[in-house]
Amino acid sequence: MTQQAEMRHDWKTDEVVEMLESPLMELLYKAQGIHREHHEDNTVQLASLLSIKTGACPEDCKYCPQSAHYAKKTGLKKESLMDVDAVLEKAKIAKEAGASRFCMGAAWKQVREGEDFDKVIEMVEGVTAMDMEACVTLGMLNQEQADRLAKAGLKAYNHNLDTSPEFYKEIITTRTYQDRLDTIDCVRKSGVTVCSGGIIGMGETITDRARMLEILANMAVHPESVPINALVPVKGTPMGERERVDPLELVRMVATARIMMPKARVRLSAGREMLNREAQILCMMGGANSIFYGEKLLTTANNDTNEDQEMIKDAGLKVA
Ligand code: SAM
Ligand code: DTB
Ligand code: SF4
Repeated sequence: MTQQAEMRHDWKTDEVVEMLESPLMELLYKAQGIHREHHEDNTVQLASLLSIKTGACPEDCKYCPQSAHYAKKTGLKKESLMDVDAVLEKAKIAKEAGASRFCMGAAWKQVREGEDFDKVIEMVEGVTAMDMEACVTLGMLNQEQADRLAKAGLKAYNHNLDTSPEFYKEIITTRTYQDRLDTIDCVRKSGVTVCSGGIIGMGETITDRARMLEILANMAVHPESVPINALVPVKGTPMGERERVDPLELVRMVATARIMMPKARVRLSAGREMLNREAQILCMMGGANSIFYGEKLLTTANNDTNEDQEMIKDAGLKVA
């Protein structure tokens, strides 16, 4: 049977748990086999991130430094939406540094029609005109808004499930899991590609991790990109004192995502700065083929770009 025939949408929690817990070498071997079959180009995509609107978010996501609920303790300065020209200037710099995707994040609960959304549309058009893939993450949206973004040339919309539906309630109370699924549905219907993944290291169980992957992989169409974040504990957030997750847990999560969603770009996302290059390369062996590239994620530090370029070269990978 070819791997192609193994493209599945009927994963059961138990088998995913079993896979996450399987002997590491077996897991890596299987993931690498599937990876090679579907991604023989041996590339890694460099996605640059920019926070176009920082802080003062009304949601209460316990991991997030941008939530207004923890602003007094995090001391994060809130900023209004950046000007279109300033964003495009940053996109140009990212392109010159080697990024092929430019992701813009806004600390919004949801998209609202008006001047700010008009500006985001202009940003998407501008980035697309620069021959880069434009991606945005703006919170919830409806079908008309997704369609408008699609028309502007948007390549991908990032909206994470973050964790399992069961653990979700411990993390976020201001929007439901179903809200997230509905937003993803609108994105899918608009023709924009779906970027959806989650975070490990928030105190979830292996079953929670499995459930998240199960729901992503059982969607009628797999997300085209799957960001796997390791919690970056930010002081002042309810998760600020959590211990960093074991890098090997990240390797396991990436490898399992790769096996379940063979064609997706699995992105080694937040938390990469705590990994040495060997751990990052293990993630790539397990099927990670995209990273966030640039000095900053949204509000926290990211890896040094020269070191990233060197790591990619030493691993014999090509930039997509
Ligand atoms: N406000 C929008 C939303 O939540 O839909 C978009 C921006 S939000 C910062 C995007 C994603 O970043 C979250 O869904 C979460 O997975 C990730 N994230 C935020 N803070 C994080 C942290 N401290 N560590 C790891 N991942 C984080
Ligand atoms: C995603 O899954 N991770 C990125 C992106 N999508 C928008 C965000 C990571 C944020 C990490 C914390 C910060 O820098 O504020
Ligand atoms: Fe707001 Fe997004 Fe942060 Fe949640 S993750 S508080 S929605 S910016």
